[in-house]
Amino acid sequence: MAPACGGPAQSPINIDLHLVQRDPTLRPFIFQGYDLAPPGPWTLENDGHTVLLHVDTGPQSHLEMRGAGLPLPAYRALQLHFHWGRPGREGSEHSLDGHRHPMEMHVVHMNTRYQSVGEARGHPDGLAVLAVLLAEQDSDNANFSTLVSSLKNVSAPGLSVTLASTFPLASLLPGASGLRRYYRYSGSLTTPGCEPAVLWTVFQDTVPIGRAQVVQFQTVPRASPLGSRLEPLTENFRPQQPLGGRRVSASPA
Ligand code: SG4
Ligand code: ZN
Repeated sequence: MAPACGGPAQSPINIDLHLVQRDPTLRPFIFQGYDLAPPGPWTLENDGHTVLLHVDTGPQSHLEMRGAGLPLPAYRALQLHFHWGRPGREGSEHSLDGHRHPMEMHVVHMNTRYQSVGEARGHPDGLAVLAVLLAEQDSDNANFSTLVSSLKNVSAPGLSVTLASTFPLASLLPGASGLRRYYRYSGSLTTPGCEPAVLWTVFQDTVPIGRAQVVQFQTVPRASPLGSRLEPLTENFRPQQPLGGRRVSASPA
């Protein structure tokens, strides 16, 4: 295990809503390009540990966010990926007052002052990840259907496919812009090397996902030793880490 994984400022955490501190500087997010379907193409990848949607396809389709108490100048969306459990179990990484959900989506952004993810991983403000808790419902969420219908095409670790179409990233985020309450803390990547390079945003509001859609994620094959049978990828979340002396802030609205 990478040494940083045993160090301070690790993620994920439980957020105790009685201990969060309201911070009036946590203004709304300013999202640029998230309301449109960018040119793409986007690729979906099974990396053996999660399913990633690569959304950074060049200057024509840069998605950038700023505001929200984030350092200047801006953060660019690179990829989104998911964490989930085994059938019938919770699989989110973060929790609010101990309440976990079946899945969690992470939209990984890089500070545009850095040249590469590798460089960004070496700075406490290098990355900003939006964490969206996904709550199960009976019916499918149509906003996930392009992505979920491509899961069958990443049926082995290492496989990538091009999505048939792109879609507005905002369709996977909670609420109307400006009306989202969120929690903010400084933490780490939740996979090795666990670099303490992430400004985490956890939205208070969940986004719904269909029960059958969750099952589609739970049947994606995991990384396995060469020659052995493919097993379903489940429980790809990291256990929660101590808060230590850190503060979790809450946006005013
Ligand atoms: C997953 O393992 C992704 O494959 C990684 O993405 C990602 O690392 C890692 O999770 C940690 O991300 O939001 N859960 S997390 O803390 O985004 C990065 C890639 O390696 C740096 C592309
Ligand atoms: Zn993640």
